[in-house]
Amino acid sequence: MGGGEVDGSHGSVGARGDGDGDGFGVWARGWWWTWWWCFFFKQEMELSLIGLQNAGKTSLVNVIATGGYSEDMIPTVGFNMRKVTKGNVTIKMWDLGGQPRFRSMWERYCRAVSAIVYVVDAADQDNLPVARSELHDLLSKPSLSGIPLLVLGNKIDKPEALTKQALTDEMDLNGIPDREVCCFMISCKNSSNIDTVIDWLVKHSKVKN
Ligand SMILES: Nc1nc2c(ncn2[C@@H]2O[C@H](COP(=O)(O)OP(=O)(O)OP(=O)(O)O)[C@@H](O)[C@H]2O)c(=O)[nH]1
Ligand SMILES: [Mg+2]
Repeated sequence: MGGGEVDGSHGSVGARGDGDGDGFGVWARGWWWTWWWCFFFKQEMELSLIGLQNAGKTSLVNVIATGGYSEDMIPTVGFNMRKVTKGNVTIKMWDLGGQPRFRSMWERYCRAVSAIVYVVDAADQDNLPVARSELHDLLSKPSLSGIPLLVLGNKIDKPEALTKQALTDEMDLNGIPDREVCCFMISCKNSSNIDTVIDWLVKHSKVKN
């Protein structure tokens, strides 16, 4: 017991006796903890953005990545991949083409993701039945069971855009079983609710290992 006390006081005297060493030690420990925290608690997520052509998927990627918005968009041919870092979280986004000829590849790009983000043009009511059937067809694939779904009703800056309740009903979101389903109404044009989307994504990221 006595030995233990002696050892303890030695350590203590040594640390207090060397002023510069103490400062360096605190700095080094702080640096080490920061490095350890960033290394071990680095989060990442991979998601797929899908939805009919003209829904605003590429616009959403641009708003999340740079805050930039343009009316003058080129339809996505195939897919694009974009990585964005928000704080400690790196988000890898697969932005898929929404034209009919690209829809058969949606499932392949949704298999390994942390979340599926389905973008709907909430102001294009004529195309909602197709948007709904494409979504439900996709979710019926066994390979995608259980993957959380975020539905985004985009273009709420337009007066004819549906309300969240109407979109939920039209898309039959309450009829989707066995997975987390969330819906937000957004406008890429006005950056409305984009922070809410990013918060949701960050919460669904995983610790990198
Ligand atoms: N008013 C309005 N227009 C938007 C909004 N978001 C996107 N758009 C417009 O919608 C059009 C299509 O946008 P994109 O981002 O290319 O759509 P997409 O879903 O990527 O289309 P595909 O790549 O063909 O699947 C563009 O003219 C955008 O400027 C929005 O919030 N409000
Ligand atoms: Mg696109």
